[in-house]
Amino acid sequence: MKSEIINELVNSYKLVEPVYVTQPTMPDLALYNRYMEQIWETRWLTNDGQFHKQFEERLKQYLGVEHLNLLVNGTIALVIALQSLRINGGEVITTPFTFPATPHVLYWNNVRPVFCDIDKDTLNIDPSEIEKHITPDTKAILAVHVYGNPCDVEAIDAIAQRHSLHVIYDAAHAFGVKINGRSILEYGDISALSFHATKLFSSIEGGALISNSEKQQERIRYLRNFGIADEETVIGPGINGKMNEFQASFGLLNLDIVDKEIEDRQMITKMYRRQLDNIDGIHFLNDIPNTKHNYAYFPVFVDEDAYGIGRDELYAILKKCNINTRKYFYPLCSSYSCYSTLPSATESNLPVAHSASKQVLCLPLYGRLNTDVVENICQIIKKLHNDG
Ligand code: T4K
Repeated sequence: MKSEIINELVNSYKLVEPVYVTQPTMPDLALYNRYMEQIWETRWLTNDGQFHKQFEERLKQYLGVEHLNLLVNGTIALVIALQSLRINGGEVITTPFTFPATPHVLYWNNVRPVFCDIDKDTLNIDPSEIEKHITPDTKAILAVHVYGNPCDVEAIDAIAQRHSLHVIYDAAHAFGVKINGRSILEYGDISALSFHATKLFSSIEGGALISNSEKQQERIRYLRNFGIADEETVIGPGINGKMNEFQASFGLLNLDIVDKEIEDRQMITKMYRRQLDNIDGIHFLNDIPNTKHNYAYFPVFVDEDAYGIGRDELYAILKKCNINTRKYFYPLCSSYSCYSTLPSATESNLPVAHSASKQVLCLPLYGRLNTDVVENICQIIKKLHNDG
């Protein structure tokens, strides 16, 4: 695109203050301070404290799940999920269209990731591609509900049953998502949540595992605390995966405002969809029937031929306007040097993932995002198409 057109656009639409892809949701400081006072009084900072206990119970109720363990972050949650299912070798089939944590936890558990292509409509692992990757070494399927959009859980569970495989869901993006009134976290053997600062629901850093039995929940409890059963008994090689009281109290307070956050994000999502509808070469995901969405991200997909400029140019122009978008998830995990030599990492094995990864751009989305800013972003995207 001609530099004069870009300069003119930047002059007209540049924001005074930078806007980022997200901003943490934070509880009222006065309320948080009250919790801090209690922590100072009791001097109980971590290791199963009172806020930790309350947070675990409240989360179970909110999410509508029975077996939940809090963890220090979403990555350690996934590491422990694999350990709790005794998956520490062989192969696990997963998606390349995700955050690095997903394949890295496999590597840390001595498991070889096998990358499977994704579905073009949901961007989640494509069930029709899974079976061709199953070998005698396959232990599990590690699927991701990308952007909070549910995987085809019925199809994945059917494949897992046919081949006696475990199913782990990386549900880092899927806080509060339901299908047909049932929590998405109840599918598979285990689901892992992330409560990182950049997530829809946050406890600064944090995470949780949702499992499907009392026994599994108990095992995770030991694993997150070095395998300690009592002062003189260590029943296995656990790790330190414990959430502290500062995180737990932050999470507890955020739980009171998460519904409002989802509502605000839904409103902004609707605004984006309305404004960006019918622009040649700009596509986005729509709501799925019978699904309670959480509006965690707003990815758009830029088709360079139809739109006139490519995703990278749009990213750069928005950045000049002080609008910081993110290419979640580019590059694909299969392209990282640590995984690119795997047989499953070839572009020919992952055509849909490669295409999505080259086109995707996540636009700013968080409850406090000013609607004038959303309007501004949409105007830029429209003008770039019309003037290009
Ligand atoms: N599985 C999946 C599918 C995941 O997406 C993730 C994490 C995990 C597993 C692992 O869960 P955790 O172990 O993290 O609990 C961010 C997050 O750090 C990461 O948690 C998240 N996925 C990923 C999708 O996004 P970055 O590298 O993009 O973060 P960063 O620091 O660039 O933050 C993005 C923007 O957010 C910044 O430009 C500004 C804003 N920001 C960020 C922070 C940390 C703030 O305004 N305030 C803040 O405190 O990974």
